[in-house]
Amino acid sequence: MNFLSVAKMSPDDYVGFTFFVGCMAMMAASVFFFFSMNSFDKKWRTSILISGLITFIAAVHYLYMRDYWAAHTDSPTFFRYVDWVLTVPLMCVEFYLILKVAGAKKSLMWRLIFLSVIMLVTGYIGEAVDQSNAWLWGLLSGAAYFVIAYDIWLGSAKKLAVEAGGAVLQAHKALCWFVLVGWAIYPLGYMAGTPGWYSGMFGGLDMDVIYNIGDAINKIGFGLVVYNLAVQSSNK
Ligand SMILES: *C/C=C(C)/C=C/C=C(C)/C=C/C1=C(C)CCCC1(C)C
Repeated sequence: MNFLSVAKMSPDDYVGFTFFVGCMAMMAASVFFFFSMNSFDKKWRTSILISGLITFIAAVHYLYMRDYWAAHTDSPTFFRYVDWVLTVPLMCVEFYLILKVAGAKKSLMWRLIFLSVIMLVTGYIGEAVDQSNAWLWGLLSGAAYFVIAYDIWLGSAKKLAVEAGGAVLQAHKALCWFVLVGWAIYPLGYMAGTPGWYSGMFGGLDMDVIYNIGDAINKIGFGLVVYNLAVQSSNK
C-alpha cells in the first residue's frame, strides 16, 4: 500500500467518500479537543485529552483505511479492528474517569476494558478468520456487548453515577445512550458484511458505510459529551 498515494476516486464510490469524510471529521475533532484541553480545570484535562486521542487514533487509521479501500475496493478489516481495539478501551477509560469523582475503582475500568476486548476479538474472528460461523462469533460478541450495556445502565457504574449526581450523572446517562443506541450500529454492519441467515436483510448496504457512520457518531459524540461535562463543571 502506498501511504497517501492519491488514488482516483470514482464519483459513485460512496464507500470511499465516507472513508474520506470520516478521516477529515476525526482530524478536525482531534484538533478541537486538543486545543480546548487547557481551558478546563485540571481534573478534566485527562478526560479531554483522551477524547482527542480517541479521534486522533481513528484519524490515523482512517488515513490508511481510505487508501486501502481506494486500492483494493475491499474492507480494511484488519485496520478497522486495530483501531477499535485501541479506541474502545479508551472509551471505557472515559467512563471510569468521569465516575472517579464518585469513587469509582480501577476494577470497574478493567472489567469494562476486558469485556470490550472480548467483544472485539470475537467479532474479528467472525469477520476475518472463521466466516462460516460468523453468526456464532457475532452472538458471543453480542453477549459481551450486552454485559457492558448492563453494567453501565444498571450495574455498579450506574450506582456511582447516581451518587455523583448533577452534571456527572447527566454525562453518564448520555454516554449510556451512546453505548445502547450508537454502538448497536456495529452489529448491523457486521450482519451486512458477513454471511448468515441474515444475509440480504440490508439490501446490499455496504458494511463499511455502516461502520463509518457508527464511528463518526460514537467517537466524536462521546468526546463531545465529555467536553460538555467539562464546560459545565468548570463554569461553577
Ligand atoms: C470507535 C469504535 C467503536 C465505538 C466500536 C464499537 C464496536 C462495537 C460495539 C462492535 C460490536 C460487535 C457486536 C456487538 C457483534 C458483532 C461484532 C461486532 C464486533 C461488530
